[in-house]
Amino acid sequence: MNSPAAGITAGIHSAAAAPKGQAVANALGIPEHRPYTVVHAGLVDWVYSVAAKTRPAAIVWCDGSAEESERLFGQMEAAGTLRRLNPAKRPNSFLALSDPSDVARVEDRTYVCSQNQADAGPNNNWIDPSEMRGTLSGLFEGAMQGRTMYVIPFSMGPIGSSLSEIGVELSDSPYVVVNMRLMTRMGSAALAQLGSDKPFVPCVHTVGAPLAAGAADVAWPCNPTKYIVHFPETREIWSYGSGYGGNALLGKKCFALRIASTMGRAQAKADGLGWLAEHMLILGVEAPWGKKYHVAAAFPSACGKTNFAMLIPPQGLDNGGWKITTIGDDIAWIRPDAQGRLRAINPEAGYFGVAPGTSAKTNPNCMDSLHSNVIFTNVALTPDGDVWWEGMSDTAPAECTDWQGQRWTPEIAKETGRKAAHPNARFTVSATQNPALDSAWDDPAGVPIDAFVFGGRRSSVVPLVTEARDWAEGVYLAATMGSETTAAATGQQGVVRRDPFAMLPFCGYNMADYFQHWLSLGAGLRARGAQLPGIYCVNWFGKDADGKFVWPGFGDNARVLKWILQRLEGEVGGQEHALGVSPRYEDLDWKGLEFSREKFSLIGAVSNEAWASELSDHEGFFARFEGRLPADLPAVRARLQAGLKKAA
Ligand code: SAT
Ligand code: MN
Repeated sequence: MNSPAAGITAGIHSAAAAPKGQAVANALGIPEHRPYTVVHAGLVDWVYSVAAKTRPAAIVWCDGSAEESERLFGQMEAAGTLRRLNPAKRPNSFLALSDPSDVARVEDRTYVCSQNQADAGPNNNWIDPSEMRGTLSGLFEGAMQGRTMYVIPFSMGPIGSSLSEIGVELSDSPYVVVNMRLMTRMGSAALAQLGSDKPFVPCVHTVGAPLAAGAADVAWPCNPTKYIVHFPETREIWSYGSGYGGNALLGKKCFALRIASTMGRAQAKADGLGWLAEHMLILGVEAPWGKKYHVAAAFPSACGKTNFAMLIPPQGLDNGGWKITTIGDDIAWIRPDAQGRLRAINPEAGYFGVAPGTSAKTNPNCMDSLHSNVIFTNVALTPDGDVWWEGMSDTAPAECTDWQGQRWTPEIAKETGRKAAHPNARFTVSATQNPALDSAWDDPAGVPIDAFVFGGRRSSVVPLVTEARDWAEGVYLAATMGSETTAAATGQQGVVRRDPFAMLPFCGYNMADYFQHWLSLGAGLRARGAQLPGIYCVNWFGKDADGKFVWPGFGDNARVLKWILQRLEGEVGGQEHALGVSPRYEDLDWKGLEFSREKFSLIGAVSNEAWASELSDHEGFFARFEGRLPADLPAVRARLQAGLKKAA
């Protein structure tokens, strides 16, 4: 495979160098460069159709090489889009500062335009597809004028894996190209997978800022009008107006979650099972008893998935006998193999992680990954040309330049509350730089999943960990997951919203049908005699009366993992309650951690009263799916309610 990081090693040779390869003459009269021969006529036709509409100044096909990436970094440096960090501190790394209006996913501007509104469901914004095509047609008209349109072929998943899918993004943002190179298997190898006629997911992206001839560009072009649009039936993605993260790197949430979730469900019609595209990290766990496990865990954006995926278990736990390795930190594609075992791949090849709060204490593996070859977005710049963000170190630098390019000092912060880094500031880095990378991260066969973990950010109500007694109860707990909102999406923060499976903003179809897909997959696998993964719900975010987090989190989450894996082996006890089974104080391994029974009682227990109101809140949430909700879910709810009454 074309290792995504391997290349960004040498310095920039020539900032203005032209791309390598042949100049191609096309009927549009637009200068075009291809570093390779393209044999897929359908792809070429589509590229030209988009170029005819958006009228870019040039078309450049990307090969994913180091030279290409260096050339683009050089161009962006010269244009002021990126700033090269001090090579002595952070070699081959760059800082981008976005427009202050373009800092996160825009969920209210994200659409799933299926033929029928009911297929998109109450969880998606919907506009009639023909009306949306009309709107987009107007917006994309001439939208790339004065800019280069990059053709970016990419593989979601290991090159050549039967679990992988190919996409091609057309984008007028060189920032998108260099990010896609780190985040996906991008370039010639991906293109080769298409042969002359294989299908691909077409992704069109423009920042929506055409440049008049001779006009000066801005550092971060974007448009106040934004549309992130999916057509699930034709598997197309059209993104207008934003250059940031999931709005613009279309392989990530748009393809690998929204479109892929519809693909996985459609497949169920063909083979009776289908597959799952999930907002999950995947980790490997080597237990001291010599067995290796794989766990997939779903948490909403900015709830610590990257930290969990790179966790270092505490030395005190079985004398350092635990080892955790990363397969993925954000997205999992999960399919049953011939034996009915669920196997997962990480469709991505890099991490687009939240910087603030990341430190040598909270995630040492991550900090190690960030030594070089990183693209930082919206973090602060120190006077010596390095980066800083809130939580990176105990003491802030005496002075730096904040994410909006303004002078920032701790005193100014105290007075004004201004942050040095935007709370959704990000790093983009290749997975290959992660010291805890699992040896099977790129295995085309994926890894077998032993347990699913679902977690949200809840200051109360949800206990540290609960084991579901069966698949349907697990699906119920995941379907009713709530989380306090974060800065990963624009909008009010800190309010509890139901975020089923952490997929609310990412499920490309009606969430009620998604619940059914999970239920049917479990039932189908059981009918085939397969062993299903265990399902667990966790909450690291419980707070005490003073509003302080009770659970230490980070490395100590390994203690919860240990309990989960021991449960799978039938080797540890727990207390059954109305919702499932949770550990008693004595069921967790506390070696090396001082954590009192009293503290544990604050986060370990289920309050029957709180859960009675939680369950009636679920009813209100389910009401949104009137008519389509699988009957199993209200049935489980009635069972849990009855259990609560009995316990009271
Ligand atoms: O902006 S992204 O969608 O890529 C990150 C996230 O919200 O998890
Ligand atoms: Mn995410």
